[in-house]
Amino acid sequence: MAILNILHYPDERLRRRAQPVERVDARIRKLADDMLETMYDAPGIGLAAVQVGALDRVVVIDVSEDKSDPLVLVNPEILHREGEIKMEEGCLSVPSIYESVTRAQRVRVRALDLDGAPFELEAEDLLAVCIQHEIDHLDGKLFVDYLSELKRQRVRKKMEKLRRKTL
Ligand code: GNR
Ligand code: NI
Repeated sequence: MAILNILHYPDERLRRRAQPVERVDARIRKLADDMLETMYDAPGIGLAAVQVGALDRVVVIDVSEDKSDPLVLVNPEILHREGEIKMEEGCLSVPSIYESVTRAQRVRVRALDLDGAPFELEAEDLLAVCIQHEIDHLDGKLFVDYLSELKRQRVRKKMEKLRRKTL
């Protein structure tokens, strides 16, 4: 296992689109393993491969209180969305920024597991929000893209300031 480097906004590599996994092999299992370790270490409730510079459609999630319920989704697809929920989101790639985003309250998702077997999952509230947030990452999209131009400008300024401090 290894802790991977997480890319930070506005790194252009966060805008790349991940490609479907053709075969769930040892490389993908190692990537998922390393991503879980990186997510728990951060700590965060989700992580998408694009955030660690890998262009495979892989996400890991654990929304449990005690970090005991790891979920790996390979090639996740939303089959159905329902309702609306507004939630304050954060992102490991946009540290120290928390803003409200409106998303579907309930989703039905299809994905492959680490054996390459397809499965479906019904999710609501925080898990549904997290799944949508992670799938966005696989498409090069960040939660700040949903904010007004004014708010995004504020986020950019804050990130630039943070970067100057840590350089
Ligand atoms: O750790 C995370 N918390 C979170 C909170 C509300 C909505 C989404 C998230 S995902 C985030 C981890 C992350 O950046 N995943 O890509
Ligand atoms: Ni994120």
